[in-house]
Amino acid sequence: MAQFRTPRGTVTTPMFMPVGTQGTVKGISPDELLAIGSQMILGNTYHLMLRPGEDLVAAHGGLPGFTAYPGPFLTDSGGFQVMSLGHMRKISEEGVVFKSHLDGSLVDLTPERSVAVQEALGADVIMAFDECPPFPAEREYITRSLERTVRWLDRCLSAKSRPEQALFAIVQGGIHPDLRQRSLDLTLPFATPGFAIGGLAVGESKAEMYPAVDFTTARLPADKPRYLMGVGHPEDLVAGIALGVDMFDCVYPTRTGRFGYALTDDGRLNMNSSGPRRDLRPIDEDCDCYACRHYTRAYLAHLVRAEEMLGPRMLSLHNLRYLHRLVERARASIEQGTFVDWATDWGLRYFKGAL
Ligand code: PRF
Ligand code: ZN
Repeated sequence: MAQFRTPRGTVTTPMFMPVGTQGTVKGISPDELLAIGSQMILGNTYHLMLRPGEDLVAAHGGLPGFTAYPGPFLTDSGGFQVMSLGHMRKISEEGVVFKSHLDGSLVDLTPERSVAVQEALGADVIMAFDECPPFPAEREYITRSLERTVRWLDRCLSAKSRPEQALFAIVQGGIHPDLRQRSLDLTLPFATPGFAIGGLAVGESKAEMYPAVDFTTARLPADKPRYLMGVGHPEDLVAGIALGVDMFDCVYPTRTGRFGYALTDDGRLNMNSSGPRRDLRPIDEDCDCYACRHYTRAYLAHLVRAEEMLGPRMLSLHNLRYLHRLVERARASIEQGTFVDWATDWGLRYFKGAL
């Protein structure tokens, strides 16, 4: 899968999606996102339904009008956020009941409600409402949960009313090949326009995650986007692309930027108190982001130490550009037939620097 079309433009894969949980990629404006090569932004049902409410977003014509980002959006369905934020109260065949982190009220989220919210938010790609079991979980639990996820997928598709929005199914099954296979057997017949790999990067080791990714991508149709949810770190993007993944999303570049770290080919640069004080080089000589074109490491480290907001903003911008450039370089090497050499060289340098 090299490209796919959405109502708001064609996107080229492999692709990394910045996370805009609250209808904003923290600290970064739409113009900046376009300038660094972002192609699609991720939004969250869970957060936006609670605040400001999907009706207000719909009154702006959906996320593009609300946020002023004119390109494609993808929204996640909400179940994973309920679980990962620890607000789940009850999960049943009907859906989940959770306690709002804003006012403590009990809120119902069902496949039908998730689709209705995602239709109001108006993303180009919407995600099926699924259950992502915690890690570790009993095999029996993972099995029951993946089967319920398929029944929820069926309900999502029945509830869906906007043909211009693409709904992606999510394959679960933890790190167990036979359970991944069961999820695939039940999910593939729905023939959705794309498929996501859920249930990974939830606490298992990379040695457990990569084989599960490999097993799943190998059995998903190669002519539709394959989306590895909530991943990841630079090495996960390179490994994921090697294993056939087309789409990624993760809070990592912006979160680690807010914590004062800059991503480079030599690993992660610490710009906090132990960081560079007199280093007059940019973060990365090869990076074309605003921060690298204008500022020295010493200046950016000064901003971080002085707790000036430009510091975390510029590190977030650079880190997002770093991941976009990483997938762009991977793509160019695939086109030239040199991916394995490129990935090996990249890994040798990155892991040496990370020590
Ligand atoms: N399901 C959904 N969203 C997700 C995940 C999932 O399994 C993950 C797992 N890493 C991240 N985001 N709906
Ligand atoms: Zn940069």
